Amino acid sequence: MAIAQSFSPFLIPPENMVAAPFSPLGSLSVYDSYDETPHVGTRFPNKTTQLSRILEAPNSDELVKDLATLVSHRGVVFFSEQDLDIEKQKELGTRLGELAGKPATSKLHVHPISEQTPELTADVSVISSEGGIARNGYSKSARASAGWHTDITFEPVPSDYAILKLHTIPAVGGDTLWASGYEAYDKLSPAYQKFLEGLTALHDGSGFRKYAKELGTPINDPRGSPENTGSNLQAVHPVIRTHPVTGFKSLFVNRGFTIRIVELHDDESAEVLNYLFRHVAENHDMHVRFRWNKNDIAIWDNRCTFHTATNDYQGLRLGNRVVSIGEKPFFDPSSKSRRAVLGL
Ligand SMILES: O=C(O)CCC(=O)C(=O)O
Ligand SMILES: [Fe+2]
Repeated sequence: MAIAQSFSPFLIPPENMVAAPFSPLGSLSVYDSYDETPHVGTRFPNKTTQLSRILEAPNSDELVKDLATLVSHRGVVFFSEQDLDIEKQKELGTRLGELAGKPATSKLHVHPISEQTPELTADVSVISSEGGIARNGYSKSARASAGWHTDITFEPVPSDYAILKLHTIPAVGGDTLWASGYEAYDKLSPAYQKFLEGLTALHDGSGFRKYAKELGTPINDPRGSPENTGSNLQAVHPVIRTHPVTGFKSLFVNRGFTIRIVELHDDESAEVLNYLFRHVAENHDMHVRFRWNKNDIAIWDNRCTFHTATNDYQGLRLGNRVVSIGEKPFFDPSSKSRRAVLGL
């Protein structure tokens, strides 16, 4: 049973994960906020809206649960000039998914090649202009769009939420872009949507395996779930997944990690994936671009978005990221698209 489950994308959601009704702000409506674009991104612009206070509020479970719902609906949510420290950032990362009803075995992700450091633990990724993901995918000879990805989809149980706080930013540049996986699905023709709904894709993190070998460091294991073990760093997921919180369908292949559509021939797979990666990168009506201020925080949902940093700046850009583990991706054939539910 366990083995069959680990290979089937057509799973039902964990029992306690019930699609939330459409009310993206809920108890958070007491704070000023606005949508950055129609399809993706909501911002809380006031620095008086502090996540640290939300975590301590008497109704904090309600507020954090509503924040999870909001992030799942809007893809990414921005908070200005936050005083949240790394311990509280980890607490928020843990509570978001827990309050949304994820499996009890899902914890914060431990990156395959993050190192245990005295001041930060293995479940925090340091995002640094000195190298790695923030500078990833860019060179003079490559398009900037090469950097579009969804975090850690090579894990059998990938991420639900991610929280990034940048404490050091360049004077200009280093913006981050997100794209909506819901809108990526909705923009396809019904025939293309149907074609993709039957398919699964192989996600591969072997770049990290290579990197670990070069550095002579082991691959961390396990990585936030008892199912995220070993040094293989590969997983098969449905190409279209149903989001357990919103119930919406989302495109779930990304340029960073998806290497193969399992059911197609090699050439067919390469062409379809290339089309889908361009679909995400070139439709700027499904993008939001965020210009950081010092200590701003972005919280995104890795089940229904893609993102990319922009490597256009000089100087230091540093921050800490917490990625939490969600549930095994599934496709529910009776689920609906975001546009169908919202009447768009
Ligand atoms: O540096 C950024 O803006 C984003 C880096 C990234 O991909 C991540 O934190 O997951
Ligand atoms: Fe990322």
